[in-house]
Amino acid sequence: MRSIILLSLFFAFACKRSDVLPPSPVLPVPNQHQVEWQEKELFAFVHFTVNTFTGKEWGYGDENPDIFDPVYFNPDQWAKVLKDAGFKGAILTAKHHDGFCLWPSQFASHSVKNISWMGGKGDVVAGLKDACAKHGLEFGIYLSPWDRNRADYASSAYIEYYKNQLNELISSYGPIFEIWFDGANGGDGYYGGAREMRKIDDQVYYNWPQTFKIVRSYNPKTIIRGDARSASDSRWCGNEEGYIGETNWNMVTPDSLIALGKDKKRLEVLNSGDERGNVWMPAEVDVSIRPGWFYHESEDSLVKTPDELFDIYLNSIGRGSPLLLNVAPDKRGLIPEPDVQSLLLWKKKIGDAFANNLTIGAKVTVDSYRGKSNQFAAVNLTDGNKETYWATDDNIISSSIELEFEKPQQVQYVLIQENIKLGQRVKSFTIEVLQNGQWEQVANATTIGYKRIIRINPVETEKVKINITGAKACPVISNIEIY
Ligand code: FUL
Repeated sequence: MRSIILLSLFFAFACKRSDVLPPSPVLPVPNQHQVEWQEKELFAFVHFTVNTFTGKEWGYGDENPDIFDPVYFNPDQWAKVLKDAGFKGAILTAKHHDGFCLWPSQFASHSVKNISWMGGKGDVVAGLKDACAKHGLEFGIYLSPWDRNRADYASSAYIEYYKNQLNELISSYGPIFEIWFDGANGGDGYYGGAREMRKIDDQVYYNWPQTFKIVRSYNPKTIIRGDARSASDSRWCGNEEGYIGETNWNMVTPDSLIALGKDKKRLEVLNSGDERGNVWMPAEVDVSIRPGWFYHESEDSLVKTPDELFDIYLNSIGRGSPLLLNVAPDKRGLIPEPDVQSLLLWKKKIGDAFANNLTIGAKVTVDSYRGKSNQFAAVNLTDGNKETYWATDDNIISSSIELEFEKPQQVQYVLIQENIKLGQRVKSFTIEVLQNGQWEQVANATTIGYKRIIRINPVETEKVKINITGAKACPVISNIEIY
């Protein structure tokens, strides 16, 4: 009898525990495509056009297209290098501001089809798309809205042309994982010989919501990196130097950005996001491996070193934003050797730094967990399963996670991930390590988001403690790694 009572008590208890509801999402939350994109972390930008041959960064639009002559053009080499260096996709400048089209567009004469290179049969877009497919990379497109070549730029005829090109590219070279609508717009240019200054109101002229519809009609999964005022899927990070804010919210409020106009506060908001933002729009960190976006021989000695790239990695992916690192094929049509070297050594550096995850086999304890349900217990933090997570009760924000190793270990990096499907929550946290029996604070940081990697001065310790000190709602943490 006694055992029956005990058994039913046990079942009642077990049932109650599994009845605990997960935390409600904190809005806004990402859509599934944004989550998958953010999880891929590393993409390559590929800037290549007539500028590669003129030494310019912004072609004026009057370039003789015949200068485009990459005799050893080999997109297979580009894709192989990128794959070997850990990239998940590549975005090509199908057309930059100079207006030269790297594919044989039926709507343009200023394109690869009318030059001597490959007898007018060359197609850079197809070349890279096929090479990406071969090497298991996704393919994306940059199509400059600004066109300094076209006589009709700034009139409605150009918008027609631009949309035709967009349709043509997506239908012929899709599926596209990401499309890049650049913010650089209007200014002086060749414009079919007019050689003048043309200014447009980009918000009105391009009618972004309508342009975005074209992209979505082909593939709702395509990530639109566009103007943050126009409900894109991803925003510019506010600089081209390779860092996102130490505080990095994935949300913004497009209306507040419109209100800011050209105020420099806009760049700060793009860089840090907005804790109270009403749209999920993660930043993407775009930066070049060289000072310029295009290849210039004079910059051969200025390729970023593996160490510099590693800092960029920590300041982008390590702050929860995908990194879009630019490589620039040279005049031969190959990614230059110094760049290849640097990329591969960088990949190795990342691999070495994050080789031995000390949380595997470590004892993990928390001061509380949601409804005392196993579904939200500490073990979920280190189980290597991104779908499981630790969470606290709704009224508990301040909370601690302690990790204990079997023996003292050298610690330099602490990696933490929120389950962003339930919204970004954590506003502040600290990290402590046990030193001579005393807890010593080694980091005091703000947001976590999809991923946060904190680098500390290497220290030997057997225990690490993470204290969540501020959050929008109960913390929901899916993963902790220590290296
Ligand atoms: C900028 C452009 O003006 C640069 O040339 C480059 O393409 C960069 C990625 O975006 O706005």
